[in-house]
Amino acid sequence: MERSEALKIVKPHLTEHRYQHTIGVTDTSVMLAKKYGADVKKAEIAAVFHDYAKFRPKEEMRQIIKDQGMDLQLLSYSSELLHAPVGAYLVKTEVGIKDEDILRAIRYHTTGRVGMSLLEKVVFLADYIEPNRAFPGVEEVRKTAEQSLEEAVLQSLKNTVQFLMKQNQLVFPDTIAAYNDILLSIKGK
Ligand code: DGI
Ligand code: FE
Ligand code: FE
Repeated sequence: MERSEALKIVKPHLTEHRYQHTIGVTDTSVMLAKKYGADVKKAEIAAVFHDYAKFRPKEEMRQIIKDQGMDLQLLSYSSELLHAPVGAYLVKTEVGIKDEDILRAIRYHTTGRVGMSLLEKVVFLADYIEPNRAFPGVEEVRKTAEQSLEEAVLQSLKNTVQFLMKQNQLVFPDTIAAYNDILLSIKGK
């Protein structure tokens, strides 16, 4: 699928702000994919659709999680997590994208997971550092991303975990596991 066709499909599902974010994630994903040797076309399509389900009603997302036999643990954590796995499902069923690499990049773009693929890391990091983002510490992660994909993903996971803990929020186990997994793989080098 071409980028312009993909953007046309996703646009009505997003606010203008979220659409601009999506374009930022897409440009950044393409840049990172080229730099680190991921599949550029897959990175582009995964990025365009990564927040496809962001504005679905929470109740609809909860129902899909239950009906599709997804991890029910998701229902006990922040509702912010639901749009990623539900997005992967809807992009498959509504848009017709069947490529499992792309679907996994969408499914894990919020939490991360153990054993993230190159493509998953690219989309995860692009979502964090795209030019419209203004988190504290994002500039440092952008700098790191010029040197090392792994170190940059690690830094963004660390920032998110610290942010959630400061807010007394739950941290989903996959996020902690992803942090440990990438730290271990960096140390092992
Ligand atoms: O959809 P976006 O806003 O572009 O970004 P995202 O899909 O990375 O969602 C991030 C939000 O999810 C952010 O506000 C933090 C929140 N969140 C809540 N619980 C968790 C979490 N993020 C992670 N990684 N892990 C959590 O347990
Ligand atoms: Fe998201
Ligand atoms: Fe996003």
